[in-house]
Amino acid sequence: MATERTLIIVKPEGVQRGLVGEVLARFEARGMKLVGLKMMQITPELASRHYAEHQGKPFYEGLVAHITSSPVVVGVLEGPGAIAITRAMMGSTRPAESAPGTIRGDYALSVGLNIIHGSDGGDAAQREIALFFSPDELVNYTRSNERWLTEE
Ligand code: D4T
Repeated sequence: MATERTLIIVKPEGVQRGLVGEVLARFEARGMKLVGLKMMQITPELASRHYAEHQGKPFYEGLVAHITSSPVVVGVLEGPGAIAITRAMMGSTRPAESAPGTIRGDYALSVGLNIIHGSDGGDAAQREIALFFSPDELVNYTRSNERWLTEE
């Protein structure tokens, strides 16, 4: 499985509810490597670029208003198949379909308050990582336990 990088955002409700540690701990425990992490307040301009694909949808205005309403934590996770694994760990967008054991299935009841964003494909990951992180904010390093976590 190819090594990938993906962007996650612990959304305002995740920060406000004190779930940043819980969310990051899940990815760390899974074996994913954090290669970028910061807390920030998303501006309306950045939100409109991040959510460009949703422009014109009925929930768009609320989406931008919400993501800019309070600080978020953004991170870049690296690992084999990181994009699909992160999406699986997040759980379904629709609350009733978010399986228990997933982040949304364990912590969220509403689609607009679903705790976490994760890139939904390779193109999105590249675009979103570049949107939120400058190259010098991402780090390359080897963990001492790497050989017990990944096969290549
Ligand atoms: P993100 O993009 O945040 O990882 O979420 P998903 O990939 O799981 O879901 P999405 O792109 O369809 O929706 C983006 C974002 O909009 C919110 N949303 C979505 C909403 O508030 N109302 C809605 O009806 C939908 C479909 C939740 C996630």
